[in-house]
Amino acid sequence: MLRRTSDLRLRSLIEVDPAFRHDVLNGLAARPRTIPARWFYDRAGSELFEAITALPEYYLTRTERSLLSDAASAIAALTGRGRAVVEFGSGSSAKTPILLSALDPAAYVPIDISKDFLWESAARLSELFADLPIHPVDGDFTGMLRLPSAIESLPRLGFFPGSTIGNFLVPDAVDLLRTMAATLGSGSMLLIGIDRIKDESILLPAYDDPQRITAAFNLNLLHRINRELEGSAPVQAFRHVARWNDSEARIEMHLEAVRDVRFEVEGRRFSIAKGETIHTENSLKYGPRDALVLLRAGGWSPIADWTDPDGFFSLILAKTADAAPAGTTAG
Ligand code: SAH
Ligand code: AVI
Repeated sequence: MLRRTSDLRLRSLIEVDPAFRHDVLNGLAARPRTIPARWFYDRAGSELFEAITALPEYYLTRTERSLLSDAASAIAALTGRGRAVVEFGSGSSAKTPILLSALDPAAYVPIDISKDFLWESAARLSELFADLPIHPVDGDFTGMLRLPSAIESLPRLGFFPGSTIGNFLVPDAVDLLRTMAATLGSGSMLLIGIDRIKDESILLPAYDDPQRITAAFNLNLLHRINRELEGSAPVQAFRHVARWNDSEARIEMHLEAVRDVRFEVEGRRFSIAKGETIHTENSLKYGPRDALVLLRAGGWSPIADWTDPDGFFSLILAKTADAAPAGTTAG
């Protein structure tokens, strides 16, 4: 019989996502060292992200929530009732009740890779909307996901809030939007939240708050590597860095070594020199027209959009750009 410690180790080995292992080992060996932002979201990471959304400096969540409340009935008029709402990267689904109350949907499908968090959020939501069929999908939305058969015959509204699209470089964002269009199917609509370019004095504190919650969120990636991949990374030897990259219109988050460090991950050795960084996140910001061009490139035709008076954040409603009618020529 296995002893308890080896039992636990075995269980954690079984549960490790092979894609996480691959991205960490390759990302730490690459130059520049980069680990995709999706790996922030284990349970601790999802909880830390929730704490970020409540920070006064993190204007994104409250601005989007207020846009959603103001636009909810206009959105309902444009989408009609009775759609299946499919949310990509649903997290806590905290803003979703605003949409669901206005839309009177036929079903709700939250999709997230943070499995436990997804199921708990879905359970909370089902208490609020007792008659609404909820079908959580635990998976990676960058791939072609199979939507639950229960919504097969329903018209769909994709919901992609939070400016999570900003965590993808432009070519990847275009691919993702195209994948969403294919997943949702022709005749679908998409409501997407996109953060706007603004002054660095507002952007930087949103990603480097004085309470150091964003720092904890970034550093949790190292804790996750240590927990799940038998890592020995000295977390205290790294510091959170947020930078505005003006030419790429993005906030970058990095983990910077404050001294020379050596550590192992699943038996592979890594040396990182003082001052070197691991690039952990991009958060792209868009101008008003760029956002519309992005959606068009991704196979969506924008039909309405809402922006707050400060021009901080936009909500855009789009429909699938279906093939042109027969007999028309491109030109
Ligand atoms: N929609 C929420 C949460 C945004 S945080 C909001 O607006 O506040 C981003 C969410 O997307 C997290 O819950 C994370 O787990 C999820 N996520 C990130 N990459 C993902 C991927 N590739 N597939 C599925 N979910 C992903
Ligand atoms: C989920 N995503 C849109 C957040 C963002 O703003 O890029 C993640 C985040 N990173 C740091 N703070 C919040």
